[in-house]
Amino acid sequence: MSAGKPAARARAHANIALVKYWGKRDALLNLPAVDSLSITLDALTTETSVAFDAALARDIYVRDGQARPEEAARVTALLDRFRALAGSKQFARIETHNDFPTGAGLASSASGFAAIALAAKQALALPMDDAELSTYARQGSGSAARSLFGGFVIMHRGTDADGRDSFAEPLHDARHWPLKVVIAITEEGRKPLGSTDGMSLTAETSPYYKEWLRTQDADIAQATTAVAQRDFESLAAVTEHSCLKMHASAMAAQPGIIYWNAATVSVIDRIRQLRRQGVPVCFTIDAGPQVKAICLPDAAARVEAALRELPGVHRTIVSGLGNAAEIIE
Ligand code: 2P0
Repeated sequence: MSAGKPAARARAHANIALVKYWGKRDALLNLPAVDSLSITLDALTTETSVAFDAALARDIYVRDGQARPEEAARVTALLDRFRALAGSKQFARIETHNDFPTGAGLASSASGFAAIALAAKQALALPMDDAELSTYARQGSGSAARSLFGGFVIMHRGTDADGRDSFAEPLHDARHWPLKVVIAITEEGRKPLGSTDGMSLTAETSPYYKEWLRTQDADIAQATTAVAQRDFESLAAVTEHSCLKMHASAMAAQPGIIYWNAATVSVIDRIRQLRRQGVPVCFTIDAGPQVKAICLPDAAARVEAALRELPGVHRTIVSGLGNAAEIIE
């Protein structure tokens, strides 16, 4: 890296929340309205380079080999915060690659903004610890704060108006409890309504939103204990409860938001059937139609075989828990 062209490259993994983030307490600073608890996935990876260059007249955002000016504004807004800190006026070329479908409910914005934040911090040599860096990643995408860390991660909503206490931190690393996740892909296209819009519609119009907020802390407490004690039954119960509560509050918005398709429901049904047969597996679903089956390591092959054969399941991805985001060049 030359002094004139600060650049860095980072790798980050997607994450899925066991206790969901849905809703904001401040849209401008992107402050979540609730705490959330996630696991980082080693099989879904984003690699991103950020190269600042005095010759550029604007940020250039290239994803999977194609310039995406329509996606650049959100990236520029985040980089502007790093430029302000570093006293730099240089625009950047951002090249990013996802090894999984983008915008389909597989948390591409989480790994994407985590990688951009880490690469930008490194390129500009900003002194910042990981918790503080997560407050910047959060401003790109709320769930991105969690993707900076590996294993089991908690995101605090915080209460400060400036968002300084709205950060993520690791609870346990991936070795603490090496869960597996079988992702059933039921649709490859982009989802019709992004999370940001889905959350604001839910907050504004759903009669269930207040109850969603009110009951979140109990779910966080149960999940934190279940993870610490490696209690799969308790974790399964709270994970499915949080997922269904999030979707129920979104479905009750006006107009109702339905992220699921027919196969999503079949996969839920199959996972519950497996659990009744004694297989340690539960489901969660994000803002899209894919189902993530979380299971103990020994059950992964059986779960994968059962889900792959369901009509409407295009393919499956099996993931272990991933490590923290890292600089790769
Ligand atoms: C989560 N999701 O906890 C929840 C569950 C989707 C469903 O965080 O508006 O892309 O950029 O902060 O982080 C996805 O929302 O939303 C998300 P913004 P983000 O994983």
